[in-house]
Amino acid sequence: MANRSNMSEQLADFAQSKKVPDVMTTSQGQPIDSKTATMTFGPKGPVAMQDFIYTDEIAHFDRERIPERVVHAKGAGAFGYFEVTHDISRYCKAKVFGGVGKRTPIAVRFSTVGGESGSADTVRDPRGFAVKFYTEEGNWDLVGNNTPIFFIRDPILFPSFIHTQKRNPQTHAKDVDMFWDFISLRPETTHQVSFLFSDRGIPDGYRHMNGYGSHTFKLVNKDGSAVYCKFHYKTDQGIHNFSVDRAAVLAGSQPDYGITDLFEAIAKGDHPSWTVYIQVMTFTQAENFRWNPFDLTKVWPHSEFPLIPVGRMVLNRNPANYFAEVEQIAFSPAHMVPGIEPSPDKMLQGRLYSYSDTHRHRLGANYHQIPVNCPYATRTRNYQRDGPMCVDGNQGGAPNYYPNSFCGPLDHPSYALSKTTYSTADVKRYNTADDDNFSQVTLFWRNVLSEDEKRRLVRNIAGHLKDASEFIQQRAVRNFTQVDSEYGGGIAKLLQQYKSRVCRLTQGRIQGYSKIPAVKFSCEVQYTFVRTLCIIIVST
Ligand code: HDE
Repeated sequence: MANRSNMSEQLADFAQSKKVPDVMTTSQGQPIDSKTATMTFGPKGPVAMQDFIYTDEIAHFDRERIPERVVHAKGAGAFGYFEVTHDISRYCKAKVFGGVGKRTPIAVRFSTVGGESGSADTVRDPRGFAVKFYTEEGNWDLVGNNTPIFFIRDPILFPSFIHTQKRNPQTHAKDVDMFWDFISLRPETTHQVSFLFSDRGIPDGYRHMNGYGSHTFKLVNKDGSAVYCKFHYKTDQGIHNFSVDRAAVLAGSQPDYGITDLFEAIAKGDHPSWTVYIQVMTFTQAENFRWNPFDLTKVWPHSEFPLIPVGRMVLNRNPANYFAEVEQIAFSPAHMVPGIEPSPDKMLQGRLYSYSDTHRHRLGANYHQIPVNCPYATRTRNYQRDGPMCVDGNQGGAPNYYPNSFCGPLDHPSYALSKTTYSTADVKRYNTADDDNFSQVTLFWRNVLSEDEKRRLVRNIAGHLKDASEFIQQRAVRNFTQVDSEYGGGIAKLLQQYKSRVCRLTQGRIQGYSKIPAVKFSCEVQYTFVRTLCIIIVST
């Protein structure tokens, strides 16, 4: 039918490919005589306990939902390949980079962070950018975001930070005070908050944004020499972002915009791609660098650490089943392969534990046996056995203890991690709150943003911050002022204007608008109208 998207035709396509329906069965494969009537004592019931067709169906239905991801719950997935275009073997021995032209299958999941699994795609939020490389040395996951930096630099703050993005425990509503209270009390968030409230805070779908491994990693070559490294994916589709107003309309009318846009592009053969780069820093440079190179709130300037091209990532297959391949996919920064190692970055170290832990809770101890998580380009051979949902043959008759004399799999010293320069130090809690929180944000404000972008950034922050308590607003403004007095001053001025306008409006000047026939408009149109009105009022 004309004007129907590929997504809308999915069921028709299935029917077309099937032609003749199969015989319906229970979960045990027994044929079913009727799926439209329970077995009852007489036409009015009650239902017979012997109706296995009913209990089989309901018991499974009762268990359909698994816990959603505590963060990054709403997402879109796709599959494709990574192709090496430039040789980086002088830095890294990982086979995934082994030779120009080499292709490795990949799975990708893009996501928003704070919202639930049913939330809108066009919200202001970082976007998750997680890639699983199915290499012959095991799976390598690069679990990044669309930003090269993050809000905090110590992982112990992460649960609190996330709570401030979620719902107030009493009201179950999002709470502006929670968000800005935390943000203003932890000034290291200023860099990422400035990125988040800039134009790039609301990307147009998932195809038009860059991705970043964000952390500093370590690359090791075949001689055992190591360098520090950062990973970048630059979109070949170009960066496109949504205006605040367009995003708000789409959040109401097309909440699945990001999922749909990606699916449709791939379905019609318009395969999105990204060019992959690394930045490299030697150990000596790291020791002398003017910023802590392992601080996730900071970037490595491209002028000093230029982007080195590595390859290309292409997405050319949609999931055959969302739950099986996207909801159940399990990424972890701890899934590394020989040649790619963690750096001392505290945030990375904090993540190495968390992901597999959440997978064991969300998917079970044998989550690695779920096909999309299986390291299918190699084989899993070890001494782990049993556990819930063990479905892969449980390694047959091989010995389940080590060492053994019966040809069980062997470990090998050649896979030891490379030597690190950081060997001894006092073990204690080092408070990083007063590390340099502002100097890179000042560079961002002064050297990266145009005058228009600055204006929009200030307006976006003030438009959100205006609903927080006044003492929190003042603390936040003090932080932005430390970046640049023009930045903090601009926000303060808008907040003041909001305050005086709201006072006047609440004193009755909006009475004339009470004649608006609100019931005739959808909430979304009403919202856009009131918002536009506020912007006009504030900018006059
Ligand atoms: Fe995550 N994060 N995170 N995160 N994260 C999760 O793992 C966590 C952080 C990121 O599409 C969870 O499987 C901690 C930075 C992505 O499946 C959880 C810390 C970056 C995804 C978790 C961070 C990310 C997650 C929830 C601070 C970018 C979605 C479900 C120490 C560099 C992956 C899950 C997907 C998901 C923990 C910070 C990216 C709870 C403890 C920084 C893209 O384990």
